[in-house]
Amino acid sequence: MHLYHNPFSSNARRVMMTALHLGLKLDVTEINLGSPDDRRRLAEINPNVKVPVLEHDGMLLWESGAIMQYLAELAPQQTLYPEGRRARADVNRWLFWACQHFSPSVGIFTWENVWKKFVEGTEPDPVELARGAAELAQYAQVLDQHLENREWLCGEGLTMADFAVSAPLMYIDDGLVRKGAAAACLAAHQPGLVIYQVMLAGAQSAASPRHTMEPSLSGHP
Ligand SMILES: N[C@@H](CCC(=O)N[C@@H](CS)C(=O)NCC(=O)O)C(=O)O
Repeated sequence: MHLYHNPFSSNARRVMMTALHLGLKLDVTEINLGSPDDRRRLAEINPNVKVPVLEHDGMLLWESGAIMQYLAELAPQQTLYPEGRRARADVNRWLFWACQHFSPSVGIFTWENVWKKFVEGTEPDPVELARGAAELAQYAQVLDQHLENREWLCGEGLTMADFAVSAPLMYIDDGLVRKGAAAACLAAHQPGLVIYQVMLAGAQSAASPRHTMEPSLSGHP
């Protein structure tokens, strides 16, 4: 089973966290998103030209949420993707929410504060940061309210929903907490202490440990 990934990709990260937790062995190929050759190869396995992509038994699967669900199906006795229509609907709800709303709002800060200077050599745009602050405030509040009296996003234990939502916080030091608007936004809304803890646990255990940003980085998010 093979995963095409980039260690700086939060979408790949949530897949790796899932595989690690499930005890599934993944062979990994790092895609340098800044290399035209790697991008050409990536386009051959994913028409969106994005990581992650899973290759298993002749099947190519892209979209991190779909890959996480597929991995869970391969692991007997797993609890990350609980059985039952309602329980799965609840996990699916947060998976879609993570990909559709929460990750993109965090991604504005990651791009502006972390990636932009490496990819474009330019400084963060205050207008974009303000847009990010408004979006993140909206979604962080949803998370906060939901987690007010709960330890985990779904049910009574860790599910893949917690990995999906926490993965984009991998840059919390670099892109979010230390930098102005996002720091204020996060401080005001505290988007889930538990999510933060999951993120930290993931950072310690994920197959691709959290990297510090260096000029030598090999791709963009
Ligand atoms: N919806 C996709 C998003 C994948 C995605 O945006 N991947 C980023 C890395 S985090 C990427 O490969 N970007 C390369 C590019 O857009 O050029 C998923 O959940 O897998």
